[in-house]
Amino acid sequence: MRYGPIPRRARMDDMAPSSPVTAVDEHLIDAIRSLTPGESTPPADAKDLLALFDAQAGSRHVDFAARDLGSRGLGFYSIGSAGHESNAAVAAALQPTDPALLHYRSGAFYVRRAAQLPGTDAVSDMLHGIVASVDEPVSGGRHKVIGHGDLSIIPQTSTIASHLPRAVGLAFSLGRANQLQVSGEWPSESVVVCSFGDASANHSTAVGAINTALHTSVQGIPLPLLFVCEDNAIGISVRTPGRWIERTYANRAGLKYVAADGTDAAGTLQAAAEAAEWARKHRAPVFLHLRTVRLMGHAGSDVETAYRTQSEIAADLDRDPLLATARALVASGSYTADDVLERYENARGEVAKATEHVLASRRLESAAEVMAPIAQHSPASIAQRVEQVPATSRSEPLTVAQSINRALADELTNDERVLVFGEDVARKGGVYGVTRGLQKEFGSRRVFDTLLDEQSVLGTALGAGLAGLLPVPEIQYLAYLHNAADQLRGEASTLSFFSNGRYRNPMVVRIAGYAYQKGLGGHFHNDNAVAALRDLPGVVVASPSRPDDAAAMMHTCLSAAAVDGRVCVFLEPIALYHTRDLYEADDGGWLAPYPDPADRASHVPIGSARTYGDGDDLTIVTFGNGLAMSLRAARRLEGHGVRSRIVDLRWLAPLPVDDILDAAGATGRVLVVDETRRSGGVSEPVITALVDGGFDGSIARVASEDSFIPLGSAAEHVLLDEDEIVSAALEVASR
Ligand SMILES: Cc1ncc(C[n+]2csc(CCOP(=O)(O)OP(=O)(O)O)c2C)c(N)n1
Ligand SMILES: [Mg+2]
Repeated sequence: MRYGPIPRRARMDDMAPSSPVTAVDEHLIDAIRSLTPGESTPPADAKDLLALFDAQAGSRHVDFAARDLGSRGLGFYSIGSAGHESNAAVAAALQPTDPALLHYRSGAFYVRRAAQLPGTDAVSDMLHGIVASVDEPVSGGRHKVIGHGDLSIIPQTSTIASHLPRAVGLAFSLGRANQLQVSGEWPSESVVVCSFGDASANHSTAVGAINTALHTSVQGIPLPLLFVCEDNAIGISVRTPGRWIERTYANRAGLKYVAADGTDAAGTLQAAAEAAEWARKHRAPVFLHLRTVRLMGHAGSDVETAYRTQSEIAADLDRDPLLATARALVASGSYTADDVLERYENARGEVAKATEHVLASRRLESAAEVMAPIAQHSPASIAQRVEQVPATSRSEPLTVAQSINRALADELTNDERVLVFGEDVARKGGVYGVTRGLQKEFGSRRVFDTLLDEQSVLGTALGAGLAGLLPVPEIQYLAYLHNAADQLRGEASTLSFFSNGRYRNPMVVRIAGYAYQKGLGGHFHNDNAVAALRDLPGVVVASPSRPDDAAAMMHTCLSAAAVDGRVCVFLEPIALYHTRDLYEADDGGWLAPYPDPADRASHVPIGSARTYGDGDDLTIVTFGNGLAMSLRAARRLEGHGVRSRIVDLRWLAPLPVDDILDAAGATGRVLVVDETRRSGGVSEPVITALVDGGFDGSIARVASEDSFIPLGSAAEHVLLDEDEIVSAALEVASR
């Protein structure tokens, strides 16, 4: 095919003449047409350049189509890749099996990688994403992501940099799984690639993740990770200071730095290949600084002229990476400008054809269909796996801390995939000794200290789960979860949703929490804020109170992680870790023998409560420290002639709703005893469950104040205590 004047307006008749799409499209066509052939030696293999150009053109036309679909109300996502298509060179430098966690401008990377796997149709995939069709290959219409199970692209949404801790964790875990001879999804020589923008590079998550990679790598631990910073010198409307990325990352200890400019196609191919090869060979982190431009603004809704001058915007058109590749192709002498234009127009035609097909595809049709991948639950298989965990022989009564320690030891023995890690967990055995002795027994590959960064602790778990391991990370105190909560909220809990179950990150996150440290430590060691954990669809929140439940529930959680890929949070009550007595000194009332997992009767299914007593006057619903306080209060209530039964929730998510309703119905009067805050605490959903379940008896609650916990005896003023429980119970019982 040969081109005469191109009827551009006709092609883009739905776009205003001055629309960003038209400007980019026309400039590129004009510039390619005026390229003059060279007879020089090809600057790179012409075949590689051609593959690069085809990927870039496919991605570019998908971006055009996204704008068009958006303007017609048929597409729902318009952040594009235009100007960043040089990232196709990164895909070309890697194997299609190298796990990739990508920036949202990675359309060309995606098309280039898909070209390495026959049978994939990258253009249709991306269009399916834009229109939220169920045929989108990884999210199934739940989000516009860049991802594909067969292409080892783990889908990301758009919380900038939040994927970097996982990428570091995955690079670490590939090596660790290899050392432990645990086989996973990816070949042992894989390199992980993660990309992000220049503004994103400033996010504490990115800074922390890069720091963790270096901190790990300088210790000689394998960490084959390619960081790609796609530097278009701007983040939405805010400019990045001149040479900031280079000045920040070109000279970091332990970080190999490679620079490339997307306006030099051959140079970019070469730099990407060098960077990828280095990471693969040295099993160490590399930083590829890829200079790009951003064409057509930040997203479809962005009016770029509000913060950039027309001449700045126009100048970027000359730096279009498609033009750069076209220039190299024509300079090679193997292709003419018309050849290149023909390929560009073919891509347009392909996208147009695919768009029609995609528009006819199905969308998600019900809440059940949307939610199907959120919480896989196989209770029978979970119970079966628990039964297989061998119990070591000691049978003396244990504390909560000892019981968790023993459960972890048995899990480490039972399943070679289990890893235990966190701040101070290994040599010291944790602040409270819960993991004491485990490193000695199972070695430093299975039980290890992390650096001091909760985002990295959770990122390691996120990557480990993907690599086929079963991580048990520890967060030292509940208060310290909160600065890393996005790793649970935005990453762990969403992965199966955004990948339609294709990827999962099984884990059991142990968190020492709750108050009642007798005034010690103040707020940060007495945190009782659980709301941020309870509203995560699919995340299991275990809250064991007694030693026997703690062990059994640890086995349940690890089994749910192993069998169903569940994300479990295991909230451990610090004040009860070493408690031995319940009613009086030396009664040993808070000790319990270790439950043998092989005994089916000891299994604690997810969402099942435990009830103490069978009094008919009052039902107390509680958990955590509240259980010990309520058991003591119940004894005092007997002195007043009030006979109660106490429900220990054991699971804060999902709540044991049936058990709550059964126990409430048995007495007709309920007191919820909630050691967490009155607002956003646990009593709110318990009472809601009673109301929703049709309970029509009396309901009351006692809870801690909406306060932070102060130091010393002042803590007692804001925390719920036994006297309050007794008086509230007497009041409810008298109704
Ligand atoms: C944690 C977070 N904060 C804010 C945003 C909103 N946001 C989306 S993209 C963006 C700018 C990112 O710029 P850069 O990293 O340079 O990538 P570019 O879009 O330029 O490729 C911002 C602030 C976000 N997605 N995530
Ligand atoms: Mg940017």
